[in-house]
Amino acid sequence: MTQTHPSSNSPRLEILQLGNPRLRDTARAIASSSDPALQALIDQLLVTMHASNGVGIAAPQVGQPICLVIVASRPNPRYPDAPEMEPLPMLNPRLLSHSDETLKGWEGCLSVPGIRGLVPRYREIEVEYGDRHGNLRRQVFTDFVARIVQHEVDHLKGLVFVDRVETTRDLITEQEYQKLLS
Ligand code: K3U
Ligand code: ZN
Repeated sequence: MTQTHPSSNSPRLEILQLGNPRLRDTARAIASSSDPALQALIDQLLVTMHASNGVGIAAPQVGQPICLVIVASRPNPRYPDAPEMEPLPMLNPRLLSHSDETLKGWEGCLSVPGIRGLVPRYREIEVEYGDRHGNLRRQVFTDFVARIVQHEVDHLKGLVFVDRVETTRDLITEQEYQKLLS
């Protein structure tokens, strides 16, 4: 059988929705990247993210309170210049530094369906993280990719984008968001 993705044999997981108290827990650090259960979870997160059309996902969103996120930017109507990247699993991501400059941009969340928010984020960040094999990496991210990373790292602290808007007037429905794009 032709597979659309190397990990498409893994099951799609249920995504916790806003209001579920487990979405508000603080995630714990990952001790070992060689744990087969961790590798299986990474594959399941990839399947779940792709099936949900997301550009990122964090383990706490599927009820796994560990410091694991995936970032997978691609160009889209709101961010047409966003880079297309191979999905990047990040273990124990840690913000090392950030620009003074912040930018407001529209975000959505698989845990908050039907709502978009205008969220201020640092334009540039430097992050230390482990790749899926446990190799320590340091990388600078900018613009939309930096936004996704900050959104996903927030999930590890039990934070959701609705906590980050400057005013609740910066929250809109998906239907109103679609009007902004046309
Ligand atoms: O907002 C979404 C989107 C999808 C494709 C292109 C552009 C935006 C879907 S929600 C999404 O992908 C979240 C994933 C989450 F919730 F699991 F973390 C990531 C995200 C989207 C937009 C800005 C920042 C983060
Ligand atoms: Zn989210």
